[in-house]
Amino acid sequence: RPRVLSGIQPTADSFHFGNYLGALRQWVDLQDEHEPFFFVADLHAITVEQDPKVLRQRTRRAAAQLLAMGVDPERSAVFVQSQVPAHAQLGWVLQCLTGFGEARRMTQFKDKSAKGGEGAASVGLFTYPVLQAADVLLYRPAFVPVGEDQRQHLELTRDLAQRFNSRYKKTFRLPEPYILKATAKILDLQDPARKMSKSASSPAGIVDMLDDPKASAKKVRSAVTDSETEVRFDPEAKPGVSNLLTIFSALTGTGVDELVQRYDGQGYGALKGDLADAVVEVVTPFRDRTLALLDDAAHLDAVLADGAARAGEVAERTLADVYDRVGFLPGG
Ligand code: AQP
Repeated sequence: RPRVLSGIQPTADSFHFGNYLGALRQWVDLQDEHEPFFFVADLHAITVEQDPKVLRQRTRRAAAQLLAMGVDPERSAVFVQSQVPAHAQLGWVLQCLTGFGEARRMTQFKDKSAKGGEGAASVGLFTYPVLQAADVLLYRPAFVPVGEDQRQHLELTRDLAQRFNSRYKKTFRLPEPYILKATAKILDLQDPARKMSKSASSPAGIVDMLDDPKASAKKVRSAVTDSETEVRFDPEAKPGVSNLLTIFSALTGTGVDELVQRYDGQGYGALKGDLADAVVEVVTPFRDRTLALLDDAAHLDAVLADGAARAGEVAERTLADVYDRVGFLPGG
């Protein structure tokens, strides 16, 4: 079975619908036919300052949400990045293969460092796409399920893999991004010109999976649309309505065309009301399952320890090849 790998940062109390529809749902679906490795990216989280106590809580919350969503630890290695030291170790080797200018071209760094100015950003934030390349390459996966915002980082990953393979010896597999077009970019409900994002969206623009379901329904009903009344899928001219149709279609499995027909002549209110109900139906049991998992921290930690052991075995083997090929002494 081909391997898949992906990660998510524990930098909020809850995942949001962008994370869920853009990436996490695909994680669950890919489990059947692949050998999956899914991790909570705590090393990435500390590229910006974190309160240690909050980070620890959010790491467990992230893991609980993955399981509540349907990631099955029997079939998938679910682990925390810092518990597999090979990530940081390969990260260093790859940093030494990355050009400074190449790292500088990563647009996420530009976006994320824009606020406080480049001088205030950490070097870790600058090199984070290289650590991400290590995260991926260690497992030699065929696919990496992510949202559109990660495409550029995946390209860097492939470039670094190719560079290492040609400088030393074929070691890494070149992974393909697995990006579902329909849900690759879920938009902010209040500002549909931008993606839904935990750091940039206003509270009304982002729907968190662990929000009070009533509050989420209200956010959906208050989503920004446009001054027309016609329900039509047109991401350019009608990004707000199109975003609602995308979310609705993804949640219910009903095609966008069918939804457009269903709400023909009914205006936006009916669409928003029904979507709000669909959201409540998804998040209510999800929230209950997550909270139940969080009540049993010992079980959760055991699942993560088992995941780290399984992932570590694979990662260590790749790292040993890499260390050998770059010329490090054996048996360290
Ligand atoms: N709006 C989105 N639409 C589709 N996919 C998205 N992803 C994030 N936002 C959207 C995907 O979610 C996965 C987890 O990514 P992460 O851990 O790197 O979180 P993130 O990208 O940092 O999430 P945010 O909300 O976008 O955070 P900020 O605001 O800090 O940048 C990834 O696969 C990502 O593509």
